[in-house]
Amino acid sequence: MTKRVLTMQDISCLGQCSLTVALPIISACGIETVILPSAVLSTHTGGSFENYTFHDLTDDIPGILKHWKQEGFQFDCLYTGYLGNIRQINLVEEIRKELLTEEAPCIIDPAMADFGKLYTGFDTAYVHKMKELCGQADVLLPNLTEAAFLTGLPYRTRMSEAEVHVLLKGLAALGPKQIILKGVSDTPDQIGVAIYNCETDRVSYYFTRRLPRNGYGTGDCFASAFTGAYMRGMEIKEAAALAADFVLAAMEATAGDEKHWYGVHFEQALPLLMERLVID
Ligand code: PXL
Repeated sequence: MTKRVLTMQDISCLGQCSLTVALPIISACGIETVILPSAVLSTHTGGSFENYTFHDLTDDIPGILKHWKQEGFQFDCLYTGYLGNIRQINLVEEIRKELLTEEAPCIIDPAMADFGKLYTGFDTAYVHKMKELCGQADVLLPNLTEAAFLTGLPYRTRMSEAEVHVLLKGLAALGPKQIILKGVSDTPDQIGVAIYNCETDRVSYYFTRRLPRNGYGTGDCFASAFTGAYMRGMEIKEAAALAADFVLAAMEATAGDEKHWYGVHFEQALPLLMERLVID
């Protein structure tokens, strides 16, 4: 039976991140994708975008949840990304308790920081609340910056295996079951993910070639492809490796297109994703 995923994050109308990538990518994996928009922005808040519009949708969400409950809908997975404020993190709690099937995994991308800095609009109170949500994750998907904010450990772009292990243990103390730490690297030509089982304390790695440019929206492409592959029944390590290969292919498709600095051409990598999932 087709699985139904609920994903809660913003709509950055232009910018190739959050819902505008989650919806097509998870759908391409053959998974029904229900969206709960946290806010509508004219663009994302990164890079040289300035004066973007931001329409907060928090007040609409309780009515949407009430309607779904009345209609008797439940979801096989919850995947959260960029959330506009602390009230929305509280609403995630309501969704977890009342709208998920018993086995439904919660995939939490803290989506609040990158390149050593919090995104515009977030503060330490938000980070504090996000720590609570991360503790509820079946799979937590932080990048290195988010991991540093969530643990209070220093942000480093190059780390030894021992340092990565310390960071993973710090994240595990928040309470998630499994962690995929993104952006791990100890050599200039490779970048990858560390996959950590908090119960067994086992770490495994998957690396790909590192391209010279950092792509905006690649974290959301990774999380979306991971969610789709995981819900198609792939093991966590296999789904993480496929998501990493998908992001590399999307970045390769974008290389040299300087006008497309704000996102990646993930559309061109969708065939790779679908072939590896063998959707007939
Ligand atoms: O997860 C990336 C993202 C999502 N949504 C908004 C953002 C960003 C990154 O900057 O600004 C609004």
